[in-house]
Amino acid sequence: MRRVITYGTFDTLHFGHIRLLRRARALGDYLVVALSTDEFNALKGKTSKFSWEERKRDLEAIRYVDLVIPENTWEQKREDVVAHDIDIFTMGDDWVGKFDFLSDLCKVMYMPRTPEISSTMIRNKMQDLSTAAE
Ligand code: C2G
Repeated sequence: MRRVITYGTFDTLHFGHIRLLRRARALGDYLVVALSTDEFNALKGKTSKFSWEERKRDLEAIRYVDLVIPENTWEQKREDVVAHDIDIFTMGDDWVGKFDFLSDLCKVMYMPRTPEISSTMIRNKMQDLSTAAE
């Protein structure tokens, strides 16, 4: 049983996220997603449209996701890899190199980010549409 972990905010879920999750799951047999809490997002300088509970619920609806855990700090990754018996850590390649320090504990793989889609782009478009509709 090869166990994979990935991290993220996964706000305003879109096909870029789904493709990442599908590819991450395909690396093994079980996928853990560490989902950034609202408080951790504030540390990352990110706001999300949806709460942690809503984002967790949406992720759990995805067949590729086996377990969702909270991501509260930058420092928890080593502990998570050990606690969840992880074989492979993976992230989109916008993070390439940033988590190589985990490579003594597990395989570290970065996957191509899906171009031309982001939660920010979607939120901005939604804002434009609602402004235009006023
Ligand atoms: N992603 C992607 N293609 C996109 C958008 C996102 O492949 N068009 C990937 C990112 O590379 C990341 C994952 O989807 O691996 C989640 O993206 P975000 O929710 O933006 O996560 P981020 O804010 O980068 O948080 O400790 C790590 C951080 O929590 C990562």
